Amino acid sequence: MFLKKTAVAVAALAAILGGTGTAVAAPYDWEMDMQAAASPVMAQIEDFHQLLLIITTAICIIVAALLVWVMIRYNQRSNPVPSKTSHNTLLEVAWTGIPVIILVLIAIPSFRLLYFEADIPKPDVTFEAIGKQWFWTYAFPKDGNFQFDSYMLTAAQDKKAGEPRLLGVDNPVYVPVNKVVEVDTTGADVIHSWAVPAFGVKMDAIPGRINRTWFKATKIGTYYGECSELCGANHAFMPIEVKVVSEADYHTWLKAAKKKYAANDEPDAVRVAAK
Ligand SMILES: [Cu+2]
Repeated sequence: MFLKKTAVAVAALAAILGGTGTAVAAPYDWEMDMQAAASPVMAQIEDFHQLLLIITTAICIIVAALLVWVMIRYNQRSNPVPSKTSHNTLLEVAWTGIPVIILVLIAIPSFRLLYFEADIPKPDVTFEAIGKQWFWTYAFPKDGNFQFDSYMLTAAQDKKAGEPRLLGVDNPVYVPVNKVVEVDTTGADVIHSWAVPAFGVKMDAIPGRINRTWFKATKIGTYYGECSELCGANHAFMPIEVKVVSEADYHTWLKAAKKKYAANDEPDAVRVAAK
């Protein structure tokens, strides 16, 4: 059973990492680590994570070794007459100074990464992700000025469409590959959060304000995410599906989408009630 599950996980991982052109960034069985990076921001988050792993592992090993040494060398049997020393200036300076140096070493790449995420390059494409209880509305105010709703598929529809359960949507959002995409998020009712792990994006969608973030998808394929701010009863059922396509395919989609969603001018409440 375990072996079979491992084999499935390895196959899923191979499908994600493999250069087949259709990267699918979705959770898989026995997933242990973060989803493979598909944007410069996520690649840097992964690098930073590796750095932290090295530092925390080293600290764990050093502290454990010290404990073992103290237990063996200074137990009552091997050290019957304990030292009365209560101060050691060099030691005290060291155990204050070394953690400070470690924290500064972590802070430098951390701030660099924060600024890299926050400083949005000049976008090639901009869309709005509007969180609603409980679906997403996407608007393309610059590329054609249209908007559409994106609802989760039912489990049966997922199966039929070959989508991962609870992650497929009826109307995915399309973006071109290797282009800077700016995402402007807002909430129409309560706070939601637009998050796609493979892009390293998680931005709160707050009513009354617009939060901006960005990504540059580096691989063509389908990417999944979920609302990541508890927003009510159906919070778990408002997934995000992003199709990263070639520039030509993006323009083909834009043309079709403009026509398909042209009638979306009625008030939202009407459409919600009709579903
Ligand atoms: Cu939510």
